Amino acid sequence: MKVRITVPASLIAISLAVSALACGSIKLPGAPFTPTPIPPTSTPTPILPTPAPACELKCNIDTESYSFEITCESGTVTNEMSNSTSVEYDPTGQVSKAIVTVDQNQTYSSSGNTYHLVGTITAYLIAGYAEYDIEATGGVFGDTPQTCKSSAVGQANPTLPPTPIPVTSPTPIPYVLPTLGVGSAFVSENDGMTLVYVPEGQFLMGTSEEQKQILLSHDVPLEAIILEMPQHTVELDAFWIDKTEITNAQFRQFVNVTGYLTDAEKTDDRQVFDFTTNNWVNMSGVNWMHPQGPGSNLDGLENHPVVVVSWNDAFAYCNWAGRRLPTEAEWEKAARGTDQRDFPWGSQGPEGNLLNLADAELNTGWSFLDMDDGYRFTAPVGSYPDGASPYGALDMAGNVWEWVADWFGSYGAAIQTNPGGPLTGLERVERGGGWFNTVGQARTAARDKYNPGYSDFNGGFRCAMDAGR
Ligand SMILES: [Ca+2]
Ligand SMILES: [Ca+2]
Repeated sequence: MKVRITVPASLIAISLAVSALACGSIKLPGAPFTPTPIPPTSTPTPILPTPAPACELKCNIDTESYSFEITCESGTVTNEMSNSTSVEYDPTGQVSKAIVTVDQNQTYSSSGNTYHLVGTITAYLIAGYAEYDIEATGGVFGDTPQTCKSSAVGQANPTLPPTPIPVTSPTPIPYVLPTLGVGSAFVSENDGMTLVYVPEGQFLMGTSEEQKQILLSHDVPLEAIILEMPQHTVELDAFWIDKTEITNAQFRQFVNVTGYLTDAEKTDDRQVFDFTTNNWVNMSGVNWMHPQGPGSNLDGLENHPVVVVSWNDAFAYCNWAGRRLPTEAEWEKAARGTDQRDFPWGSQGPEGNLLNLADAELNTGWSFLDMDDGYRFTAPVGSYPDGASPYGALDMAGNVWEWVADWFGSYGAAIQTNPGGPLTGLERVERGGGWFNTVGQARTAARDKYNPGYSDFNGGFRCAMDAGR
């Protein structure tokens, strides 16, 4: 921008002299002197960061007046008369304010007169804008200085838009409702159990005629297979099921909090298997804390499944934990998914990395001696991740049998929706086989049944709950 400052004609004589001195290139009539500019005392102008405008002070004369002409542009400040500059920056590094002060005194003599010129420019530069406050003074030394002032506010360089001060606002964190599906899981606050999600939908429950023939060829007893037939369609709502069997540590917490007494402690009429004689024997003092008799304990078995727990005991625990026993249909779907697989991991035969059953470690007459799963009795829950079900449930085959909610009953052929078993009965269902059993009992469709007060060292449980709670 330019600012033109006009001086009255009465000052022409002075202004001519001043202008000639200032410009250094105008020969004034009758002016006998050679101007001797005083060497500038200013220091070199510091270079301001772009887009700081440059301001330049010039002089112009005509027959009527003289003027100071100030031109400011964006770019570096090149005014040679500057002797001080200060620059302030905003937090982003942009120039927020620059103050350029030009103050030059020139004194010279002509015809006995002494002339004094003072030029001052102060420019306030705010980002891309420039705010000019200009003062130029000319006068005769000893006289009252003639002062012209001008001020302007504007954009230093019209081609440069003002730099907006960026406003940083927090990036909004979108809240997305979780979508539940296969692989979803959560941890119960009551007992620390991880639960896995089983989506709603149909599956085929039980054993088909074709599967029956295959099982018979693998020496699975017909009387066991019959219990699993007919295969039928079941429609289930979504539900959660414990990822593992309930552990000794979890059951101990339940007992400590509630003072609960298990059926075995109340009746003291359990049996254990004597591996020396290969017979079941009655024994006093068998309970969940001493699963193989008074001489046994739970040292080092905190993360093993609790055993010697009846259906009643399992029901009480799940109720305390804010959950419930899974229905038999829920248990089977959680174990085998929707493709009728024989085992949780698929339909291939058992391997030592897939489940804990009667193997070479147990070394009984019915053990699968070609397999070593690493444990003679129970294994810590979740020891066989390769044997996980389609929904991530572990040990659905082997380790310990698991109580389910239903009374035992025969299957029907009709489609069923959220079946809960017979309304009454004498025996409750157990599923999945245990460390004491063969592979035939570890199948996803296999069933067994006992009275609700029965318990032994081969049986435990896990809990479930409705989805959406
Ligand atoms: Ca084993
Ligand atoms: Ca199991």
